[in-house]
Amino acid sequence: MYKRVITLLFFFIFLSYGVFELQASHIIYNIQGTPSPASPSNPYYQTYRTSYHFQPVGNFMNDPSGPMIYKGIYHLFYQYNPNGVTFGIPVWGHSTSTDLINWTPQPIAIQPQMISNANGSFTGSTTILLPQSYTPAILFTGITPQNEQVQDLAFPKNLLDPYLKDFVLVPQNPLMYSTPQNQINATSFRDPSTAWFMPDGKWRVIVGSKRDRLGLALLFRSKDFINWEFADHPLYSYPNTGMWECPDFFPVYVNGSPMGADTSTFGPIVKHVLKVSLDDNKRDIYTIGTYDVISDAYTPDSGFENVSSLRYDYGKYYASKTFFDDRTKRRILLAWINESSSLDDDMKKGWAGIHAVPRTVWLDISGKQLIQWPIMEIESLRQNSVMLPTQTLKGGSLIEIYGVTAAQADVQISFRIDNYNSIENFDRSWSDPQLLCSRKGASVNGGIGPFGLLTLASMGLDEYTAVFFRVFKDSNNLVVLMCSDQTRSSLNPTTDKTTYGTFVNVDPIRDGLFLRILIDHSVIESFGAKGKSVITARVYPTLALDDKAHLYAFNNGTTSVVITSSIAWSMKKANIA
Ligand code: DQQ
Repeated sequence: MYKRVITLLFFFIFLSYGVFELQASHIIYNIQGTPSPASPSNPYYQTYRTSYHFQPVGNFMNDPSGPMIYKGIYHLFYQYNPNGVTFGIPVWGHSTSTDLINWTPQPIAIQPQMISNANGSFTGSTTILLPQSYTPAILFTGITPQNEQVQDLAFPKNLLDPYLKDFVLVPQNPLMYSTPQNQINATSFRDPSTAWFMPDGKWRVIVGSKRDRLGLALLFRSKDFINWEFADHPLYSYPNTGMWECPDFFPVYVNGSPMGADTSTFGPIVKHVLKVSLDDNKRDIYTIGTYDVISDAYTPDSGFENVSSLRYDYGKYYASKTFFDDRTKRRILLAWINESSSLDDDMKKGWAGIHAVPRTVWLDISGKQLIQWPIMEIESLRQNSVMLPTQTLKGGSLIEIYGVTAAQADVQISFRIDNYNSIENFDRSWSDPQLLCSRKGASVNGGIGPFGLLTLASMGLDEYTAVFFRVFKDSNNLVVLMCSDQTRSSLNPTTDKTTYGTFVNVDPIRDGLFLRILIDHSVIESFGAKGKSVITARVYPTLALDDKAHLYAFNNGTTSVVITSSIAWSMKKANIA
């Protein structure tokens, strides 16, 4: 018997932590080379290590850089400080894979090699130079001895080696840099995108920048990938958004198909997505619009001009980058998930920073947002599924889902709401869903919801992370709120327990409310409404560790909801050394 129902009259007692303050969600300590005990024999090393999220063996990792597939092998590069658990002088770590899940480490790909990257090799992207040649070209930001940001180019040394173990920087570096004529801000000029090829025979690339508070995607053109001319206008810019990091620009098919398009695809069959990572608030935001080949400019669709509305992920998820997988015809999204632990704890662990499970990304049929879904290869780690039969989850009740390794799991659950009589009215002043989730956390009883899952829960519920929905009524419309509430995630007082939230564009009457959660020891990636809204959180339970972790479905609303289907898998450990 894997299922037991516990109805708790005073459910609110264990969910009874009230409103709390939002905290800064990203902390980067700019201390170079903080020494760290990055050794698996260190007793703290293993506690929060993930089992199927990419992370190097130790020390500090941040942005995915230059992902690609070459000769059937996936390549992941990452910003890496091999000497400590904080940001240092980044080099490009490198791992390869045949399935984007199991990874083999390769030698460091790019490290200080010439003046133009003497002080570090920041983020960049790979372009396969087709149609000209099947050669991967890496454009990245080099840091000069004067700490100026310039754009450099590297090529693999041996194109016959599918593992690309060696790279060489071209002697012409730097290829793009600040001059008195172009007036580029030399300390805010970084992270070249994948380039795209245009009918005029020239490549285009964008580089993140800012002028005062104006966020900029600077545009460059080149015939030969070596000589780059600075366009007289940015691809796009937006006032008062500060520095744009890691810009990504790619086409998506308009027909709602999950198929991805090569970066150089144009015409009415596609819309274009411009993603930028906002240094100000560490959010990855995107807009959907049209790329005009003649004017060489991007215009967001009406309503998407303001680069602050749509996010890939409403939790901790930054410096993301996509690439086109021409083998499976998918566009794949990768990102850095920073720690939420203190510097002291990171030093104890000897590592900091993981990557999200790769996601396939495509345009929703509505054209109004992207859909994201964990790549299907992750399903190869599933084992020992357990299912809950269709059943009613009464207000104030809790069901344990037994038989799954709750600290390392993939869980799916669907809810149906049959009774809307007690629905609460939506107050239009509630414009910030994150704030609303922090005011109406898992402990706050509502009309419909909160209901969802308690993940990484300890036996007595001293610790858990609640991921849930609430439904409100706004005139004749239903408003669905999705929250990830970390308030009770750990008894360790020093971890960041910010609650995250977003509104979900879904009709619960027609579609029900679907939730999928990837749980992996210290990370919880939650996909609402089949990938319409995603929230990722880092958590560090002190009790709900390994086989002491439990998983529950809960309903802390007044109204009963129906669990229409639920399946949970224990996850095997991926090979990531
Ligand atoms: N991280 C890189 C920069 C980028 C930032 C340095 C984003 O290139 O702007 O490691 O996290």
